[in-house]
Amino acid sequence: MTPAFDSTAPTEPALAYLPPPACIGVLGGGQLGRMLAQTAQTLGYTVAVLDPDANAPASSLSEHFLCVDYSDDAGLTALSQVAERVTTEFENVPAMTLERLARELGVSPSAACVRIAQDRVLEKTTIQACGLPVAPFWGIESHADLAHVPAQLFPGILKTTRLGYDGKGQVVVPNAQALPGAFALLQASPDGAPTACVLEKKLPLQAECSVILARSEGGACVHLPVQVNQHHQGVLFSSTVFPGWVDPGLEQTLQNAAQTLAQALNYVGVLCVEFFILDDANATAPWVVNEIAPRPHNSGHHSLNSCSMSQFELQLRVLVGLPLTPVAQHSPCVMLNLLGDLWWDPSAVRTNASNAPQEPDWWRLLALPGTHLHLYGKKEARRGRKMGHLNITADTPEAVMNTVAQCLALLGLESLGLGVAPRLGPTRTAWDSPTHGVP
Ligand code: AIR
Repeated sequence: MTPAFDSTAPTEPALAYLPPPACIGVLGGGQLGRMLAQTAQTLGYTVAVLDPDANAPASSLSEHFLCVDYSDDAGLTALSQVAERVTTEFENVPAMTLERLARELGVSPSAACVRIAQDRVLEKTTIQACGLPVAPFWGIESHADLAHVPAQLFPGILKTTRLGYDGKGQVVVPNAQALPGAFALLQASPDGAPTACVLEKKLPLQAECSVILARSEGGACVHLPVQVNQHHQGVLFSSTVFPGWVDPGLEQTLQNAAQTLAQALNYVGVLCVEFFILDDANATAPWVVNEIAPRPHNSGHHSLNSCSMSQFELQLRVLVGLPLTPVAQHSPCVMLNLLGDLWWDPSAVRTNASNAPQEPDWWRLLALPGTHLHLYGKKEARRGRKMGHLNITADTPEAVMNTVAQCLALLGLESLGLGVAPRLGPTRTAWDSPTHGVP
């Protein structure tokens, strides 16, 4: 039995049922906070968002908005006065902030679990301690460590140990000679202190998958169906969620692995576990855990239109002590991310090409049946920035694939050859609507 890592787990329930119109606090007001706020309001709750960015997407729709730094003492006091429970939508919120708030009110996930997800080396060693495989890695804290990196880790990917997300803070390193240059590229600290990094061996991948689960304070666990994810330039491009698309044995194994991790950490909240499925017959394990996210995840956005319950409702339910009922998928779905690049690139979806960012013409996309547009209300479009996503549903995977192809053509993205992830494992063509809950 793997030990529970979360020594801060309270003995008294901190997340007993809290009825609406109680106020929930959210650290971070990006798209994840915005979609949580929208869900909470649908269920009758009020929302307080804390984010240092005055234009944060969740700021305009939450009942209370505190525009302060995540460590601002007065701001945190104000949050604890207005909110009765607090969660985070961004793992880069200081764990100390969660620790401080947990002294006064119910917080999920715990500071201890967020701290693990914030540090790639701690994250990997924790995952290993839970008996799950990770890619070979090596921590590099300073220039002096560069010479000691084992040769078998190349080609690799160098990542900052802390504060990376959406492909930020990552460089591919083809060989040992390229390592010092890559390390120098990731040095960002203005005071010259070294930015700790971790080199991960680049493994031959068949696919990337993720499992999103929710675990209650009492240990009840439910999950979404396994997502098969495609990336472009380090950023999630699409998630394919077709029942039967992943070999049932593999799907079960990944769900069990995610649940093992959540139980071992005594994790309370929504957790995403990302997996690499290896394309290597000689590998000791057919998959490794890539990383975890202590919050709803981009790859789970499909659940807003494909499942009986979204990942944001799961997050809310854990936070306010509502029951976790099994999540059933009712429609096959592909989620396409809409990045800021679309605001510049001349493509069929644009009405004209100019150098100024311009809102894409959504009209033709929304004229296709089964397209569900979610825009985050970000004031500034930037290349690589997640501005929204498009969920595409239909009665059958084939019909979804057809619409995806049309959407990609309208968006000018068809030449990338991405969109629908290939099937993973033996075929199982029957379309059924299984229940994806863990009893
Ligand atoms: N986010 C959090 N971890 C990873 C991601 N993508 C979401 C959160 C955060 C937002 O991205 O919702 O607030 C930040 O996005 P941006 O575009 O402002 O950098």
